[in-house]
Amino acid sequence: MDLEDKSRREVLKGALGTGLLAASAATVPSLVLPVLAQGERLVPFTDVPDTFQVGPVRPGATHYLDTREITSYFTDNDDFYLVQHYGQPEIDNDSWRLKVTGLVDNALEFSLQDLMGGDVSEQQVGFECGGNGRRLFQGLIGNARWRGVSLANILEQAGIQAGAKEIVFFGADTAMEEIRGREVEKAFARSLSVEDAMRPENMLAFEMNGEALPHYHGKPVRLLVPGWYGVANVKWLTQIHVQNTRYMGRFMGRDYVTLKKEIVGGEERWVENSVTMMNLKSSIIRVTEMAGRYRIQGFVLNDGTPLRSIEVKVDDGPWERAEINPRSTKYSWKLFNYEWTNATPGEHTLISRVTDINGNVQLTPEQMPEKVSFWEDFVQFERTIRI
Ligand SMILES: Nc1nc2c(c(=O)[nH]1)N[C@H]1C(S)=C(S)[C@@H](COP(=O)(O)O)O[C@H]1N2
Ligand SMILES: [Mo]
Repeated sequence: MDLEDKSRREVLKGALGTGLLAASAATVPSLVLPVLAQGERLVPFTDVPDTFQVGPVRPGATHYLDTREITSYFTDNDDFYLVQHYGQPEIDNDSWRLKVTGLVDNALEFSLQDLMGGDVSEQQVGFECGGNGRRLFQGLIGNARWRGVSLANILEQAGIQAGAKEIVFFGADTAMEEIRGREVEKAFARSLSVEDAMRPENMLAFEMNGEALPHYHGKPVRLLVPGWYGVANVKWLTQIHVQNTRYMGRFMGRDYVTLKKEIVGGEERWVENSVTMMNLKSSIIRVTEMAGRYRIQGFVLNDGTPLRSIEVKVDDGPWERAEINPRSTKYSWKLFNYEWTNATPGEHTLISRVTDINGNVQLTPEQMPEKVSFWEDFVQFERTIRI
């Protein structure tokens, strides 16, 4: 089953639960309503159907945020989105080992203690699923503080041999996959070129927001590739394998593969690409009102290239500068805020666009390449509200 099917089922299930939530809302509002300052209210988006509900985390299920409720810079571990394709394997910390194998001078094996005794560092990294988009109102996103050790350092200890081409990261989670009519057992895995793997920011993380990496997020250790879509961040990591061929497993070669029309040396062609670095993207997710003052908020995610500006446009008005949360770091998400001073009663369309320091502007729907797949939905995302 692919992510889209799963998510659609989630949405349906959520819709069925609506009555129950509404009934309890009267008595326990704090459980249902987002965190708001006193006197502040959420202005409803008219593009979000009343049936859209976000359920609690359930074992094995996809989980997404209600982006209208994002108020904190770091996402709680309990609410950080969840995507896993082969279930959530139980791993015992004491018997867990990470092997480094293949074209290396020294095959290595680490226990959790070994890794934690290394040179530990911390960084803020936000990411989204490559399948995130408008159908979940961008809910497959999160931002956290991670601690772990450098991947490059471990690969240097192992000593990558000449001729090595790719490094494959295997998770402990496996499933039977039918490939060409044959049932074969496959582990979740993703690969990086040697060059990409050696980027100094790549991390083997064992801590998330000050806590041991939670079971659902890949306990005890996951890979983090800052600036890349979530799929690169292999959870429940058990093996790192260096090889001299391209790794062509499902999540590199078949799923998380975008098919789009491109000009290739003057010829128009349909081209596949594996989902890698995050595209330049912003989205409005939340509008609040307090004492007649309106505030439009949203997020930006990209590959870590510094930003020049984020702008918001109301109806047919001019693009106006929004303010980026000054806490933002290179690979964190960037939350933005726009004070909408002259809001008038009625229906409005709101849109945001982000520009990086190289002058790249988030694409409009007209500028998006023709695509066959929902992967990499980074287009300017129009929202509608009623005041
Ligand atoms: N082992 C393993 N790692 C995985 C996956 C998986 O199915 N198995 N899913 C990937 C995908 S598609 C995403 S978007 C992120 C989600 O990470 P999170 O659940 O911690 O948010 O994990 C990635 N790592
Ligand atoms: Mo994903």
